[in-house]
Amino acid sequence: SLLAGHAQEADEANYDESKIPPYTLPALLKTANGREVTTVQQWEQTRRPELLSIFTEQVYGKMPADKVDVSYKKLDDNHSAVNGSATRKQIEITFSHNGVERKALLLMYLPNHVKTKAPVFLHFNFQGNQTISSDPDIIPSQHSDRPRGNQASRWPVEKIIDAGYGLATVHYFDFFPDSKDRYAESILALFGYQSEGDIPADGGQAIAAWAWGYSRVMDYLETDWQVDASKIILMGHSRLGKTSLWAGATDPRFAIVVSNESGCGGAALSRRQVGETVNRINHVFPHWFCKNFRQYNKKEDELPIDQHELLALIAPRPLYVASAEEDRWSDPKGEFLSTAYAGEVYKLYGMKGLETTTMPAVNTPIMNRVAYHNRTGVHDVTDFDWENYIEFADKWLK
Ligand code: GTR
Repeated sequence: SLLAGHAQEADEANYDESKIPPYTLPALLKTANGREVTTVQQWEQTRRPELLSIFTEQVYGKMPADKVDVSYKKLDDNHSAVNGSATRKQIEITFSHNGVERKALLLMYLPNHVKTKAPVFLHFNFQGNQTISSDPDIIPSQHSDRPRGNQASRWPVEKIIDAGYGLATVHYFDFFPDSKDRYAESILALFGYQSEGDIPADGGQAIAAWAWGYSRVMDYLETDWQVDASKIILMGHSRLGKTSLWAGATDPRFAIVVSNESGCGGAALSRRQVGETVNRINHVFPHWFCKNFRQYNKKEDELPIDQHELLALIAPRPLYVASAEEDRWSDPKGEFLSTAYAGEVYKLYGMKGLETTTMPAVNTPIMNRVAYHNRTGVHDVTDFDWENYIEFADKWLK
């Protein structure tokens, strides 16, 4: 299946710390012309834009800037969902441009006990809206015939509602069906792209399309009277963790960014080459990153950036990166180190990063302005993960 990361573990993947080739990370706080960055102003005016454009052109790709027509249609607004504790809303979002139309179906649960606008976790789903809960009134997503409630273990809806948060989700296929043969069905078709061949070398592909989707859902959330759009916690798991980091970097409206086991091309340092590598990911998923990223296949040393610099683009907003001990394919240590190094930028703002380069014991979160945990278990989203994200959101938003 698409989600069976382990099945793709190449025989040659390295997990041995002693076999990591020696590497030097690009300096986060030095500009392209060699000037040290010592102030927030230098970071915001020079270094941050420099890094953002390298990630755009070399890693994730640009999205066309065209303004797309958008309309919202409320298909459902029910105040007695989740045993009366939540309001369920389903909104059909229609995008049209150049005579092409694409639709995304947004599912939301909002806490009835929160009388003001609610903070909301925005988290796309892998298998269709109907799979996040056994609620029989969820409208199935267009690209999925998976059974209701199939993924419910990853979506503790009651826990989220009880904690005073809303939940917003869309099946990620609505923006790009996750396959190298399905460009024509994706939102990239709005811009005239029908296949890989149409995309420029620095053009965005699936990850950029999903990140664009996260921003378009944010546009909607800004219009919803029950939502506090200044308190949106953007969360993604795995390939969608890569996406949440990229969306958080490109769209400053997201208040908090959470990366759950995002691995290669997400939170993990590429130069360590532990588990999944740049070469491997670009071969198995040629439709994810921009084509320019392929230049670095087996040449991680030539990357002008590394992933600690992506994490730093979230600053000064709260950032949570999480790993799982048995998810070695995502390189927990590489995720931890990049998170620790990103702290340099938080420090410029007078805020606390992880404040250590020693990995914490399993199931022991570090929770400053930057947070990290490595829980026991496999590649997944669990209650432990959610409980900590809720605690982190409480810490910074309440
Ligand atoms: C794997 C892939 C990872 C990660 C994962 C997932 O196949 O190698 O980069 O994205 O899928 O999304 O579950």
